[in-house]
Amino acid sequence: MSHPPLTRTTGTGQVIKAHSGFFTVINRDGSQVICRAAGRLTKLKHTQDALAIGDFVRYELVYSEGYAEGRIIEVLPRGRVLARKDPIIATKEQEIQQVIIANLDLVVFVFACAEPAFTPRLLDRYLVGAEAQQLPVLICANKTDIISSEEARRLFRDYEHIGYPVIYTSAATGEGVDTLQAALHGKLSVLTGKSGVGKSSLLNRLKPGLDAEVGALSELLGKGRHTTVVPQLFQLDSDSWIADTPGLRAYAVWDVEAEELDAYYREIAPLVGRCDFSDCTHLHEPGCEVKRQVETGHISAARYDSYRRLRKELSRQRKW
Ligand SMILES: Nc1nc2c(ncn2[C@@H]2O[C@H](COP(=O)(O)OP(=O)(O)O)[C@@H](O)[C@H]2O)c(=O)[nH]1
Ligand SMILES: [Mg+2]
Ligand SMILES: [Zn+2]
Repeated sequence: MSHPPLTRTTGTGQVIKAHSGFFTVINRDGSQVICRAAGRLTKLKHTQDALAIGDFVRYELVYSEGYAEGRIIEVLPRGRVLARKDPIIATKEQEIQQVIIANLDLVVFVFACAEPAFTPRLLDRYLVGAEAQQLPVLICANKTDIISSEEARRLFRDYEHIGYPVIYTSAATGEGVDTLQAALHGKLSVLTGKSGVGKSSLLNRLKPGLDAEVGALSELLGKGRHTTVVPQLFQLDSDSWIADTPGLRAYAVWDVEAEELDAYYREIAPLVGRCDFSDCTHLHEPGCEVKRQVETGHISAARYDSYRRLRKELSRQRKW
């Protein structure tokens, strides 16, 4: 067989967008290449999706007759991923992990201090999901301009106390936006939270026009469970990216089993070894160290209450 002479070059970049078989890859210098992927890279390998947004890839460009075609030939090793078990193709024998975003550095949970009112139980759910996926978390307490700063700090005190970083912002006055910007710098982050808390306004403060670009930032309490997830990365600055993940709400509590819930409450996890029963649920057993520490005030009663509710809910929930 004879082919016309081809010129090939290779490059390395990050996948920022996937669209019906094509992937947009951005190079270090900011230029973009549209690539197809080598067939083997789009097939499901054992337990993980082969190619996802956020992946660093090696691609080749094949030039023929003045036309360049990009082809992803290798996926570089991943860092953290935001993933879920695929509910459609998972079987009892094998769980397929659907990677939604690869190399995710930070999940930012945005809440308003008021209007809408702060809902700690929702934050607890988000945190459980993030802990289960071992994702670093940042809590953003927005709309600080409508309550006193003492009140704002009181709302989030439990979370600061157990070691979660909280940044207090106002998209209205600009307070704390520099701090938020610094926290996002050099990272691939996902910003999430329910509608009306100020995500779009914050994005606009971070980079004018970004809210319009991003449009449908994920709303964890959004609509359908099976909305198609087509995430995309948006550039905040030369070194920082924000992922837009419509449909993220399906992962509000990501594949967590009732029995493992205590591991995802930061302040509870270190105590479970001191309960009398090794399979203590921390709900009703005698000799429960967790309950003891709630009684002495070392563990927040509100957090424990949320643990109980979620634990009961998870035990009722059907497994995949
Ligand atoms: N007072 C006050 N209002 C805010 C703040 N951030 C957002 N808003 C308002 O809250 C509403 C919802 O904001 P938006 O950014 O659309 O929230 P999103 O649904 O999370 O994207 C809008 O009317 C904003 O003007 C803030 O920090 N302070
Ligand atoms: Mg919005
Ligand atoms: Zn216990």
